[in-house]
Amino acid sequence: MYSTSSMAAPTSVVVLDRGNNTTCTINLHGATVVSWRVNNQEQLFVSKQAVFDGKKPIRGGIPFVFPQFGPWNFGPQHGFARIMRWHLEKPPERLHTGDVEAIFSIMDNEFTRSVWNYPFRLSYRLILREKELHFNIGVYNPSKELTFSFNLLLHTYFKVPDVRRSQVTGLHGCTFIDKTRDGAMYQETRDVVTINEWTDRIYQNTPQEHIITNVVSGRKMRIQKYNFPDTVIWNPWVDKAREIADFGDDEFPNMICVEAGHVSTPVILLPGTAFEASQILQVM
Ligand code: TA6
Repeated sequence: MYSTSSMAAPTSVVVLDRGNNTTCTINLHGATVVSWRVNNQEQLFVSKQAVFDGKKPIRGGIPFVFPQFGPWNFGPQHGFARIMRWHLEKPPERLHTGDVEAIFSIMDNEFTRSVWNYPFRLSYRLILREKELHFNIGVYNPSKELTFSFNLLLHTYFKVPDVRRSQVTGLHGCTFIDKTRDGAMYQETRDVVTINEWTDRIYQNTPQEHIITNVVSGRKMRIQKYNFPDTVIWNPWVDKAREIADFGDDEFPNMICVEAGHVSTPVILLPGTAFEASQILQVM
């Protein structure tokens, strides 16, 4: 049902096994989902150049972005959660439905407080279903007097045979920040978004559902998100791919990042309160 094995020290991984070659592998470094296989078909992209040294973020899978999305004056880009070693709060357990569930968590420590001086608790529950992967996130502010604000995003790298043949629905009419055009704002006029160049866009107040066509085996991927008002679309394309050391020059056609997040505006968490968000990925 699950195992923990050690790859290159000091990271270790947790495998959820639902049977029928349906598995989910989580690296405790960043609680990064590094594999999701449905009937033995890998759904996620991980770069062949990815580094598993327990220091660098893992290039691919589903890095966990918290408490900052993007560049950060106080700490690492995309925050510290994706480079922390997470705790396996609840080892994988088979539910009565046959699904497999595990819970991962982090809380503030000396390192996090040195860059972001707030107490926090973060829990990350994954449920592996037959053709779905569910993500439930809770961020808790245990302070009695401090309010803090944060971004939260699942930086999902989907594996595709050829990104030029994939489409993303559910963005028509949305405003977006275009990081390839100096962060200027535009409105999406296309019914479906396609990728034919360097793409790095933060779509705002997007619908709860997106469909990506032509993922693995020509199937579709449905993304449902709750309390994640934004959707980031990213593909580095040729030039940026060359600039990224842990990304192969020839890998950009085989991935598309469609990232559910709360990034345009921060979440503001009052003392003693919690924030919850969730995502469901479904192979159609
Ligand atoms: O989510 C898109 C993005 O913000 C891009 O701007 C690009 O920087 C990407 O994340 C990867 O960032 P990373 O820090 O993992 O290299």
